[in-house]
Amino acid sequence: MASTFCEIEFDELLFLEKCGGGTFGSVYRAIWKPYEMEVAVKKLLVLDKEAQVLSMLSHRNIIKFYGAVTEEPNYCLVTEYASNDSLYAFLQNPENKLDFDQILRWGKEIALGMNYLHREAPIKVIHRDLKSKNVVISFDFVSKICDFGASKFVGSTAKMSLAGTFPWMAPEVIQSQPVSETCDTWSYGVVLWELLTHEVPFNGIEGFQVAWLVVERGERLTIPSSCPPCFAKIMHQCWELEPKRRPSFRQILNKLDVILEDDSMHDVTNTFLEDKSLWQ
Ligand code: 7Z0
Repeated sequence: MASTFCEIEFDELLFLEKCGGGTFGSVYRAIWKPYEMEVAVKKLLVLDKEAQVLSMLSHRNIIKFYGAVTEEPNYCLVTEYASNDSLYAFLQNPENKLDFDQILRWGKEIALGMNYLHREAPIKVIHRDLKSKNVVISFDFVSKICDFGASKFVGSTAKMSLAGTFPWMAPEVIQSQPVSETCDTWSYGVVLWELLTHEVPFNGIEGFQVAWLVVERGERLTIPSSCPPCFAKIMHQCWELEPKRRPSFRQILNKLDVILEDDSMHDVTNTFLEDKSLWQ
């Protein structure tokens, strides 16, 4: 098959620091010199054929692919660089406050990107590792899903620790059982919980302990009792044990639109967010 993506020469890239201080695996901020463009570059040990297919994906809410370096042993994937860091890092900074509008905007954008990957893209992509660390924020505060091809690139030069992602993983993913699209729905519910609470999921609990709590004890993240019921309901539905009972992203988008159209929800949600000291 002819190459569908732009072949980039290794020498065209000027490597700068690691993204997120290394929390993003082997992804670097870099300059694509001929275009004087800031880019993100992921170094790989092997370049899978999957790259041909993934290079065709294009949506406002998934990271934009520019091309690949195919000179062994310097395999790299080059994408747009989102200058406002990951959603996880954004939420870590207590100075960053989110209001109803921003939560719904990012909530919808992430669901739109996931709906594209599941339903609209030329190939169906199940992410399997959706989490706030894999959502990056562009210079103009648009959220973009990253690493959706990562499960297909086993040869990344830095394996992310599995334990670190348990808080976002559906029980069937934790147990390495066959998965369907709705394993991403579960993870989305956790991201929505992060947007609403500004908290780290299962904070302070060791990874394998989290896995045990979720799988063996059927535990779920605590939703503050004062959380608006319409949001609480979506999260509960995302965390159904039976994958088929979890909503698709199209259904989630419809639910978010209903919330958006309800004028009273604006104030109800902002009051909930402002009163965090009461439910924390
Ligand atoms: C904190 O990290 C970041 C960051 C990371 N802050 N701002 C950022 N902006 C961009 C990135 C990135 C990235 C990236 C990526 F998400 C990358 F450099 C290469 C690949 C991917 N994702 S992928 O492996 O799923 C992918 C493969 C192909 Br082929 C096409 C698109 C995406």
